[in-house]
Amino acid sequence: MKKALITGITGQDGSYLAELLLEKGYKVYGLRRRTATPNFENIKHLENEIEFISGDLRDLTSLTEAVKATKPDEVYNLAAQSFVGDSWRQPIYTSEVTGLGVTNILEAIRLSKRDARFYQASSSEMFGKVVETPQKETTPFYPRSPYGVAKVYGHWITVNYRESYDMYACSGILFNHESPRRGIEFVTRKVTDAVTKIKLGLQDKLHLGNLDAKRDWGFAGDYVEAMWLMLQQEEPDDYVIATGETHTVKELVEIAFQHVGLNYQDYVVQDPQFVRPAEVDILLGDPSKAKHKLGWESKVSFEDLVKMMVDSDLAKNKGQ
Ligand code: NAP
Ligand code: G4F
Repeated sequence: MKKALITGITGQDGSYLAELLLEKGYKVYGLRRRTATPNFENIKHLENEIEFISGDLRDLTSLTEAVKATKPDEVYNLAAQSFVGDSWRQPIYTSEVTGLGVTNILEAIRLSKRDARFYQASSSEMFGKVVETPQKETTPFYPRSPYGVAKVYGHWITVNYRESYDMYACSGILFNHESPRRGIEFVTRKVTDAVTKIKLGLQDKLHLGNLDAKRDWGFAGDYVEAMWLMLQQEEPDDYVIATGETHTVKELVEIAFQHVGLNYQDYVVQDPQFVRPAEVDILLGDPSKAKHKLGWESKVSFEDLVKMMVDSDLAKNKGQ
């Protein structure tokens, strides 16, 4: 039986990846940091199938112990301070977790189980102020936030460990991917939650920042399959994972409100507090390498993704 260690198990991607690996017959270990109250919402349904290991990405001792105890065949490093907006408010913390944390987990593997295959959750935020469109594996990075800068560090240290120690280490450059399990502060979920609360008479207005930003949004359930595929190849490599389509925040808002029979112009307020110090204006990925080499393609359309999230939040906010 193959064994996988997932960091970030309680997050959106950790929960979908754990489902996928359990379906494939893996023994799944999840690295979980201590919290005062449980934050199990995304993995409650898997609680008895995953073995949890206590640890923090900033604490090399805990990571080394986790790798020693589990002897994983595959390690998926999904843990991060992943909210771009907060990375300006907590730049040092973000660097420590999202950047240096990658070296900690790579060191734990190098010292304790060097043949474990490693996946690093890199991000399209590394392209930032994009120098070409669409963005592909060879597009130079120009990060625009402390989060983006930390991810560039995590990306290159992964490449460096592959080249220095001959480790099987891959970096997936994933574009935005969403789901009903998305954190509430990200724009998709903020919108779908608010739309349904407005529909139910529980909220009056929706305050947003830049409506013109463009993102390449896909479904998280599709994207975790690409992570797994990257670790099943003969040689480790880096891949862009994206839909190949881009949409504005305004389009997202229009579809979400329309789906419950409302006009967004009656409810959306532009609010400077949600405008970022530096913006990533457009992200549009070219997933052709992933299609050609991994046989991977995004399946859920943008419109269906938004509707799926609205339907889920409607049920949640009705208390169902
Ligand atoms: P998420 O929902 O924010 O989950 C992040 C996970 O990291 C949570 O389980 C969190 O645990 C854990 N974590 C945070 N700090 C930690 C620490 N110091 N030690 C150990 N665990 C820690 O993120 P996601 O959307 O699933 O994304 C997964 C990964 O992909 C992240 O690295 C993200 O940066 C990257 N990524 C995401 C996207 C996207 O569109 N979703 C795109 C590209 C890359 P708690 O529950 O305890 O907070
Ligand atoms: O949903 P967002 O916060 O996601 P963002 O910044 O693109 O980052 C996400 O995707 C990255 C991959 O490219 C991941 F690496 C990262 O971990 C995270 O998952 O914001 C999307 C866009 C931005 O342009 C933002 O300025 O929406 C715009 N926006 C407009 N109003 C807003 C809001 N974003 C948020 N969160 N809240 C608003 O009120």
